[in-house]
Amino acid sequence: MAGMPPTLSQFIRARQQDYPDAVGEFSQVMSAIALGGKLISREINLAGLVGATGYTGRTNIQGEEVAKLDEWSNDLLVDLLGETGCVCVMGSEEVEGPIVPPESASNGRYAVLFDPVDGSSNIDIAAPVGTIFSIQRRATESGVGNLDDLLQPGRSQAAAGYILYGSSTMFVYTTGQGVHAFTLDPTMGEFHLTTEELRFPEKSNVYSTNEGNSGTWLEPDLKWVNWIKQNDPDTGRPYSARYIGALVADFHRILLKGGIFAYPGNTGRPDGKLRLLYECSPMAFIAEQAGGAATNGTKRILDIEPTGLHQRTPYYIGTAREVELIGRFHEGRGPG
Ligand code: P6P
Repeated sequence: MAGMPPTLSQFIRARQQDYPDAVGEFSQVMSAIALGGKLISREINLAGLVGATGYTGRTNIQGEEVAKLDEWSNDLLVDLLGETGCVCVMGSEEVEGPIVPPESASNGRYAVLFDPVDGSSNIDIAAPVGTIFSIQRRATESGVGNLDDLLQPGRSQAAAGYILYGSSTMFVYTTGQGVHAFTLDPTMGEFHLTTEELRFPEKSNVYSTNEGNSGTWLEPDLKWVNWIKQNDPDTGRPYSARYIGALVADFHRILLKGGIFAYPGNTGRPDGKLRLLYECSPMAFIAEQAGGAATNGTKRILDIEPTGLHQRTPYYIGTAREVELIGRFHEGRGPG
């Protein structure tokens, strides 16, 4: 379109040298996710009018209440990805085990993991939510995929991204060649390139965490949060607190403005709350590609070898300097 920034599909085609695999299959998977995002965006924006707010009355594998839009969005993504014929197996926050596309379409080269609507409790208050996706090349040879295709470390991802349903709908992804952001024009139903090669700002003293849990945090996290709140203008303290309660929205703010997001473990849940494969790993890939970092306090998220589809991990992600700082607290070295 003359004068308009490239659409998502134009951008992917133009950069096909970035994708070592046959771009035909990869771009089909990305198109399916983008279409899912457009339809979820419309459903969220009309939720109050189409009876899509509220809950199903069921709880998911996580023991969390399932919002109507969780289920609707999950089924939509399963259908759209399954129909591509490019996906051999899927993993979803909403489903206990591997999801296999129809027999005829399950010989695809990719395994896709997703959290269909992350932070869905925000929908009823018209606050931001997001979809998170992780695309892995299949690990098994051929045919119907299985758990082996899903339980791969984050460093092997072919692509990762998210769709943020906020004041505008953004599509942000990486294939390991930088991070690129697109904005949805709902009048045309097209994502157009907004920023190519997104990078974290170098400095920022913003922290994002649910400090209501700090009564059961472990010592390193308590020492960290108390240190960043001390009054010392020479070291940019106290930090400012910002927390939306939806990982995609909290991360997107940090990607653009800098800072750190922390969801520590605690005495009750030493592995914390966030799930490795479809929340932490994809966002970690994006963070590293934007010059930032993501750890579990001491280890790079992308190097964690998964053992379970829904396994959780303590999570620290953001500007490299801030992730390194909290790492020093976890190594008992303090801020020095
Ligand atoms: P809390 C949403 O339920 C989610 O999985 C993430 O999107 C978000 O960062 C986190 O949990 C919020 O958890 O305990 O602060 O409500």
